[in-house]
Amino acid sequence: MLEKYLDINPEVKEALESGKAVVALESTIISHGMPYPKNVEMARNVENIIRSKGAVPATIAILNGVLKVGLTAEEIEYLGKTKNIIKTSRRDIPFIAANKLDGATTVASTMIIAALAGIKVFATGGIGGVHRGAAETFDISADLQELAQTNVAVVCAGAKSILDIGLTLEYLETQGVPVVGFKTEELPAFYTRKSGFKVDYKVDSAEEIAAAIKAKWDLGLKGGLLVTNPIPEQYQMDYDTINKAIEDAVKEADEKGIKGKESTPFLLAKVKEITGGASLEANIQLVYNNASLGADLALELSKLK
Ligand code: PSU
Ligand code: MN
Repeated sequence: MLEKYLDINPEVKEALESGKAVVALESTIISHGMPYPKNVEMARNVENIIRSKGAVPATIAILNGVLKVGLTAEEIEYLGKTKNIIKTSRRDIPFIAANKLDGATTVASTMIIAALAGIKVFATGGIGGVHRGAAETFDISADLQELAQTNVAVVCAGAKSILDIGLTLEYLETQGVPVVGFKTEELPAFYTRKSGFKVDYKVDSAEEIAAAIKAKWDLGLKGGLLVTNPIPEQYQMDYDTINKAIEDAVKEADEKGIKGKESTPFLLAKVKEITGGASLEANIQLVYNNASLGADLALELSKLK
C-alpha cells in the first residue's frame, strides 16, 4: 500500500537496507525559504557536504503526488525554479498526494516522510515555532507537534526571533521534546549564536546525541529530539542589526495582514531584503554547518544498531 505513495531512490534504499548513515533534507527551504538560484546551489552543496562525510543525503519532496525520498539534480532545480510549488505541511499531504500535485515539504512533513522511509536524522536551517502574538493568532507551527510524535532527530540552528523563542521552548517542553545545544548552553538564535535562552542539555559530541536519541527510542518514548547547532562564529550576524531587521519585518507583516503559511516565507524574504542579502548568506552557511553535524549524527547512530 505504502509503495503506491512512497518512492525511495536506489541510492537511499541501498543505504537504508545496509544500515548506512542517511540524512533527510527538506524542500520548503528550497522553494520558499531562499531565492533562485542560490536555493538550488545551497541544496546541491548540502548534499555534497553529507556525501563527503560518508553519509547519504535524501532530499524529500512530493512530486506528481508521489512522496519522493532522494531527488535528482533536475528535480531539485525544478523545485527551486518553479513558482506555485505548494508549501506542504502535515495537513496538506493527503490533498497533494491524492491530486498528484507538487509539494515542497516543511520540517513537519519531511519528518513524516523520513520516518516512513526509515530515516532517523534530518538536517535543516530553521524549524517553525510559536509565532510572536500567538496568544491572539494561535500561529503555532505544525513542526512542533511533529517533533512531539515522530521519531526523527532534527538538526537546526536554533529558533530565530521572528518567533517567540520563549514560548517555542515552553511548547517543546510541554510536548516532551528534548532541546539540546551542540557545544553550547545557550540556545542559538539562527543568525546569531546567542538568544538569551538556555537549552535543556549541552552536548559536546555527535556520539552523545546519538546515545540520547537511542535511549529515548529504546524506552518507547515517541517523538524527536531537537539539536540546536550555533552558526559558525565567522558567519554570525550582528545581534542588533538582525533584530532590528526582524522587528521591521514583523511590523510590515502585521500591517499587510500576512498570516498562516505565508508568514514564515514573507518574514524570511523581508529580512533578506532589509539586510541587503546578508541574512541569506548567514542562512546558507548555517545550513551547511547543520548538514555536517547531521551527517556525523547519522554516522554515530548507524554504529549503535
Ligand atoms: N525557517 C527558516 N527557513 C525555512 C523555514 C523555516 O529559516 O525555510 C520553513 C521550514 O520548512 C519550516 C517551515 O518547517 O518554514 C515552517 O512554516 P510554518 O511556520 O508555516 O509551519
Ligand atoms: Mn503557522
